[in-house]
Order: sequence, then structure tokens, then C-alpha cells
Amino acid sequence: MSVLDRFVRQTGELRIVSDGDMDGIFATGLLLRYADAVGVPATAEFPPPAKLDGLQVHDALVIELPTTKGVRYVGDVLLIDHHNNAPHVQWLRGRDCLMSVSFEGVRAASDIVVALKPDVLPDTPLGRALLDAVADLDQGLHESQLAVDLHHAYALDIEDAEMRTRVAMWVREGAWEEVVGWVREARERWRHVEGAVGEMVASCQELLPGVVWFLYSKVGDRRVAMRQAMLTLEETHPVVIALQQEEDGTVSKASFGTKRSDINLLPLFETLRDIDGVTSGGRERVGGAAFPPGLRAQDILEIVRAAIERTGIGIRGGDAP
Ligand SMILES: [Mn+2]
Repeated sequence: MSVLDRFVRQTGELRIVSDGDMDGIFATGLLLRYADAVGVPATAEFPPPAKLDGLQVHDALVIELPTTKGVRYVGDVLLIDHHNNAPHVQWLRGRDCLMSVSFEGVRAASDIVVALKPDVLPDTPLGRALLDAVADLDQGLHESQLAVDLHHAYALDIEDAEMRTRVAMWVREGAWEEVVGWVREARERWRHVEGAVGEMVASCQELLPGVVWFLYSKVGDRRVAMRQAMLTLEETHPVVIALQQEEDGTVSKASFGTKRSDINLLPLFETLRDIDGVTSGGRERVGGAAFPPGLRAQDILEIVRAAIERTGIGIRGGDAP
């Protein structure tokens, strides 16, 4: 009897709490297949990264959410993890590790599930190809067309809270055609995104030495394109600002990003927060601000320029990122 069987026998149900990446989604779907096969009630959730710190997880099977991510375990937890080159399943209770199983030669959490329960392995070449592509992606390999398309499908829908559950359910049911349909559709969507990224990059203008900005609309997949355009521009400019333009031409939001370790954006967010009606926050190298309605891009840029000049964010100009 595997550690998984023992755990489920004790808990009488399978509550899955998983990391929301493609590997976590597939591992969850495969575990749901297992639960269905053995006739155990099962649930699955993918807590968003922002909610992980302090999140209590009790009596659950946890995929790739170790306590180092801020999650707190209560009761019995079965952890499936494979980072630091040490694929393993651990049965944890408080500070005790009741059981630990290591796996050689597996590349992803979904591979561990298959190693534990070979019966959940997809019964079609399409399903197995998808599982391979997921493991490739998890290793940072974008070699097959399927892995690339899968990566894009995920990136396009990353803000869609229901995407993870939807894909996990397809895996649960062995509906591989549905997964591939979603992935193929993403290929077309991604072509448009690439076009939009090129336009955004080409349209960027300088606000201050080392600080560039561009406008985007939130229509369709433009937010995904905006993030790609920011990453591209951050390669050659210390600070990049993307302004979200509404249909009426006004601007409501700004995103800020830098790749430079000598730049800290936090004082800028603090200064912006002090302005009436403005909310702002983030981390040292990425963040955003929301402005009161009715402002034009030029109004926002003046506000941001003044805030940067007042706080200084460490731009010394010129240096490569
Ligand atoms: Mn993984």
C-alpha cells in the first residue's frame, strides 16, 4: 500500500491544496482521477500566491506549497514536492515527519503522482504527450511546440481564477482533447499578443532619464501583452511604466517595473500613496498605482515625474540591468 493510500485511508477524503502552476494543476487532476477510482470524495483548491503567507492548511494533500512559502500546516499533511533536486512525498504531523518517500528520476509533481499511482497515467498518446510537456515546462524547457503552446495558454489565462479548476477537471476526466483545444486556441491568441507587444515597445517614450512609459488598453489579451512589453523594455531601460487607458481615453492605472537590483520602487509607491485618491503598492522591483477617475495620461505622468524627482529611486542612468 502506498503512502497515498494510507493517508487517504486515514483521512477518508482527499483535500488537495496545490500550487497554481501547470504542474500543480496536472498533479491535482491526476490525484482527482485517483480519488474517483478508489471512490473517495475529493476537493481541490489553488490559493493565489498573495494569500499564501499565513494560510492555514489542515489535513490535506499539499502540492508544492512547502512551509517556506508561508503556509502553516495543521493536523496531518501529505506534501508532494520536487524542488532542490529532491522529489519526495512526506507525511507530516506537527513537527514530526511520519513517513518520507523519495523518487529518483522524476521531473515534476505530476510525475510523482504517476510514480505513486501508475493507474492514473493517461491512457492515450495525447494525454501522455501533455504530461511530458508539463514536465518539460516545469524544468524550464520549451522545446516541443506543445510545451510552448501550453506555456502561452497558461500565461494568457493566468488571471482567470477558474482556469486552474477547469484544466484540473479536464485532467480528472481524461478529457485530453479539451486541454489540447484550449492550447491550440492559445496559439492564435498569442500571435495577436506578439503583435501588440511589438507596438507597445515601439511606442515607448522617455519620462525622465532612465524612465520610459507606454500606453495600453485592457481589451482582450492586452494586459498579457503589457506584461511582456514591460519585461522587454526592462532589458534596456532602468524603469518602465505602463499606463492603462480606458475606452474614454482617461488613464486609471499605472504599472511599474525594473530589473535592476540597485533600484528600489517602494519609496515611490509610498510617495504616490500620500496623494489624495491614489492607491499604490508593490515590492522593490514591481508594483502599481491606481488613480482617481478622469485623469489623462499627461496628468498621471506629471504626478509620477514629481514623485520620482521627490523620492529618488536609485536610477543613476546608463548602467545595464
Ligand atoms: Mn513542479
